Amino acid sequence: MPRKINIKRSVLAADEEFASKIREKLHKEGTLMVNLIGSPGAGKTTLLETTLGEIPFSCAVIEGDVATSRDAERISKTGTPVVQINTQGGCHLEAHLLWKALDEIPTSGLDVLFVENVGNLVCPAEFDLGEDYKVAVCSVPEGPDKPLKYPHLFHEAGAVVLTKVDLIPYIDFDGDLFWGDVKKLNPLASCIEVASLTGKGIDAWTDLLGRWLMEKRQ
Ligand SMILES: Nc1nc2c(ncn2[C@@H]2O[C@H](COP(=O)(O)OP(=O)(O)OP(=O)(O)O)[C@@H](O)[C@H]2O)c(=O)[nH]1
Ligand SMILES: [Mg+2]
Ligand SMILES: [Zn+2]
Repeated sequence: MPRKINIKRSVLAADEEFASKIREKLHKEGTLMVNLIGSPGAGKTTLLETTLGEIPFSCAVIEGDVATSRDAERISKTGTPVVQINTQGGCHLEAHLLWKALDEIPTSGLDVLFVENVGNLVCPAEFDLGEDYKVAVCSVPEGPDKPLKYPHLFHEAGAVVLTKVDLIPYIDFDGDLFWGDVKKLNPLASCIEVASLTGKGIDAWTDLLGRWLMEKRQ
């Protein structure tokens, strides 16, 4: 009978150590870390672009993508420090990749570190990156049934941001169904609707980030 070696467990355990190191470092520095998770095209980078133009805090961004620096180039145009991680095929970020990227971003004195995870509604929710909050980013064109079909992310999220609400007049989107299912999975999550391209709802989002930052520093 061949011996079975459980590699997955030890790799995950090693990554949990990196997540703890990140959490400890950012706790000392008083930096809030927010991990944005959602499908490809949900509007994560656009939400960040608009947020960075409005938010009264010092921010930095770590971008996660399978390939290209396109999102980092977009963020860079806002004047915000940004580092791109390419996972070379990997469908989620892991804490050891973040730990390495943090070498290139001075977090001392930084208020908010945003992480944009690889576009994927499934496995990024499984990985602890040392963040304070995971945020589920879901867009109107994806349809209102996503929370119950992909429950883990919505269950884990500190906030759910519904993007592209400017498209509601053109798309059959049942907002009551969407938010009702979010509440079933996670009654405590903050629920925010935005249209990043028009700026609608961005103040509610930046207010929430301000509250999270204040709570962290208390
Ligand atoms: N109408 C409308 N379109 C939006 C809004 N936000 C983003 N978009 C569009 O949606 C498309 C995808 O947006 P991105 O911000 O690149 O999406 P993403 O989640 O970062 O995508 P990945 O990084 O590939 O996972 C772009 O064409 C955006 O212009 C919005 O509020 N309203
Ligand atoms: Mg993006
Ligand atoms: Zn994955």
